[in-house]
Amino acid sequence: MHSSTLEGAIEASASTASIASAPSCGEGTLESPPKKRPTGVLRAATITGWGFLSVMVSFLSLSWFGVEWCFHPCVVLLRHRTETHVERLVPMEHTWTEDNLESLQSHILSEEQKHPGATGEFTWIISAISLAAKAIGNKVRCARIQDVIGDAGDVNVQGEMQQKLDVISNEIIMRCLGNRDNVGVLASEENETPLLLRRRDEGGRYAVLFDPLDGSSNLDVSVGVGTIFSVLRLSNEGSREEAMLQKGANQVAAGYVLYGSSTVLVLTTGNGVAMFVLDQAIGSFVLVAKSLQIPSGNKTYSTNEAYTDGYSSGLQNYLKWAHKNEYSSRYIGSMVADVHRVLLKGGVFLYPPTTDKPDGKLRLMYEANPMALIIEQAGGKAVAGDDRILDIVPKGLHQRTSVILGSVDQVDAILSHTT
Ligand code: AFP
Repeated sequence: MHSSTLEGAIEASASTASIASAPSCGEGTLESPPKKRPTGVLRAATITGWGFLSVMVSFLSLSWFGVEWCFHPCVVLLRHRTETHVERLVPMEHTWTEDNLESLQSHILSEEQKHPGATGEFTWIISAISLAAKAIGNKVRCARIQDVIGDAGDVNVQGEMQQKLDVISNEIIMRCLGNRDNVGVLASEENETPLLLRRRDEGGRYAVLFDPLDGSSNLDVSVGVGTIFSVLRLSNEGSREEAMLQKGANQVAAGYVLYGSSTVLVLTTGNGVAMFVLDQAIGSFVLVAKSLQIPSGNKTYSTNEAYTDGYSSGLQNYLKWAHKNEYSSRYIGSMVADVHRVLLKGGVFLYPPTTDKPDGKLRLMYEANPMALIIEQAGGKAVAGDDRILDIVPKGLHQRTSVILGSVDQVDAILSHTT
C-alpha cells in the first residue's frame, strides 16, 4: 500500500491538478478570440511592399550620405543594447528582501541548518504533510463536482458520523506519511487505535497525530475546513503507544492547513510561527509570513453561544461583561478557521465544558495541543480551566479537553471571571 509508485502517483496527481488546471475541476478557460490574419495573397503583397521599400531607402541613403550615415541608426541601437547588457552584468550587492520567494521545503531546510545535530529526517515528514495537504485541498475544491460530499455511512471513534471526505483525507495522509522511514506511529481522529509502522530500532523515531479534516460537517456549505497535525519524538520507554502519550509541550512540530478561500499552511517547529499559502500555479506552498504574533486588544470572542446555559457561572458572567463592553462575536464552527482568525486578528476562541460535554468537545492530542503550541509560539496563551494545555499529560489518544486560547489579554479577561 505504501509503495513509492503510489506516492509518486499522488504527487503527480496533486501537482498536475494544481499546475495544469488550477482550479482543476473546471471545464476550460475563457480565451479571447484569435486575431484575424490577412489572407495569403494580401500577406505576400504586404511583405513584398515592405521589402522593396527597405531596399530603396538603403540604396538612397548609401548614395546620398555614405556608409556611416546609412548605418548610423543600427550603430546607435547596437551600442545601447550592449551598454544595457553590461549594466546588467555589473554585480549587485546581494540583499535579502521580503519579496524573495521561499518554499515550505526550503524554509524547513534552513530551519534545520540552525540545529547542528539535525539529521534532515524531519524535512521528510513535513514534505509528506504538504503533499497530503495538496491532495486533500484538491479534493475539497472539487467537493460539489466529484462525489465526495455526504456521510460515509460509518461512525468514527468519537461517535460522530464520518463524512466521505473524512475517510478520503485520512487515507491520503496515511498513504503520504506511511512510507516515510522515520515515522513509527500514525494516529488519526478517524482510527480508534494508532497505526504502528516501525519500531524505534527500525528507524521509527516520530509519531504523527492528526485530525485529517476538521470541521467536515461544514463541507456541504463550502465553509473552510482544515487538517491539524502534531509531531512527537517517540520516547524510549514503554510500548510505542505509551511512548506517544506525551504532553503537548514535547511536540517537535505542529501545524494546520486551512482549505479556505486560499489553502494556507501554518507551521511551528518550536521557533516561532510561519505561514505559507499554496500557489496553485506552481504547486508549492510559499512563505508569506514568519514570526507571526497575535495582536492584542481585539475585543472579539469566538464560541458557540447556543450552549451558554450549560457554561459555568464564571463564563456566563464573562459573556455578560463582554456584551456590556462592546465585544463582537465571530464563530464559524470549524476550529481551524476560527483559530486562524484569532491568530491573525487577535481575540479569543473558547470551547469550554458544558453540561452535555463536561470534558469539552475538542481532542487534546491532535486538536488542542497543536493549536496551543502555535498560539503560544505566536505570543498567546492556551488553557483548559486553570491548566496550561501544553502541560496536560494525556491518558488516552482520543482524550477530550476544554479549550480557551487567544491573545494573552483576552484569555486573561476570561480567567478574571472564572478563577
Ligand atoms: P466536525 O468536524 O464534526 O464538523 O466538528 C468540528 C469541531 O470539532 C471543531 O472544528 C469546531 O470548533 C467544533 O467541532 C464545533 O462544534 P459545535 O458545532 O458544537 O459548535
